[in-house]
Amino acid sequence: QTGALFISDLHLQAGQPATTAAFLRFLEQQARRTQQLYLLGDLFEYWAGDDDLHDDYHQQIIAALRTLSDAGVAIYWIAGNRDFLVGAEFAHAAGVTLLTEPHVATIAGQRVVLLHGDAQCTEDTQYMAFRAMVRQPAWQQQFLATPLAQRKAIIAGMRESSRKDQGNKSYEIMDVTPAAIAAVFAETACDVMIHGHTHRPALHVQDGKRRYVLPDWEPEATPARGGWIAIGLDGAITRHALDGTALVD
Ligand code: OKV
Ligand code: MN
Repeated sequence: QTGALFISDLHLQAGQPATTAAFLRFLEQQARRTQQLYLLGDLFEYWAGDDDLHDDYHQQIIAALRTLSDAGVAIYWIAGNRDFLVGAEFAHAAGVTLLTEPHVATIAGQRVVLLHGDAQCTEDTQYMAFRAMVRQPAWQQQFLATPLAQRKAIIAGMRESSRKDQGNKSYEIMDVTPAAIAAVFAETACDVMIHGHTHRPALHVQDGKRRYVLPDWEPEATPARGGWIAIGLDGAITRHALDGTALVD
């Protein structure tokens, strides 16, 4: 039994069966034995709106989350930069509670600040402007009012053009800005932070503050990528690889 588990950046999609299988296995095994599960963003490769709930692949993921939630595990959701359009209908169907970031949770008596991590990549000014736009309720309302097929086409177009723009470069080249991280520690008065997004799993210790970064999931890569962070009932924080082995920090 653990207090809480944290995952992010699975980028689930129907075309990635190995990642999907690893996620479903994680839900059936590790997540069954935790009190709380935190999904810290980019669970999905993209989410076009809650009217896409009925898609067979999405139904499979939702059913698996719902089963876990019905078994008594409290599941929490922080949006990523790919699935920020997840809304109340998804939350209700999957049995998850939507949180806004930064979220301060008290786990095993310890205050921990949780976020996805994209908002702290402040040097990517182009992305920050895009993010500010698409996170506006009015923008989302208007976008969600267009037909689902059209929204999917718009997202596919964005994906195609960013693929062309950046060639082989990864977005994850852009890391979080130290000043943006310091600001979150200061405004939340926390000594521990957990986030994802950057695909640079690590534990950073600075000025008595600990910042844990989650991995993305790619079980078929060599070496395989993926894993989770656990907070034990005793408050100990450990990082785990996909096969469950604990990393020594
Ligand atoms: C992924 C990043 C592009 C960084 C758009 C709704 C919207 C999803 C999306 C479109 C873009 C992901 C899914 C991509 C990551 C970038 C640029 C920088 C910093 C919508 C849902 F806007 F239409 F509502 N997106 N793509 N970046 O091309 O894969 O992470 S992406
Ligand atoms: Mn992300």
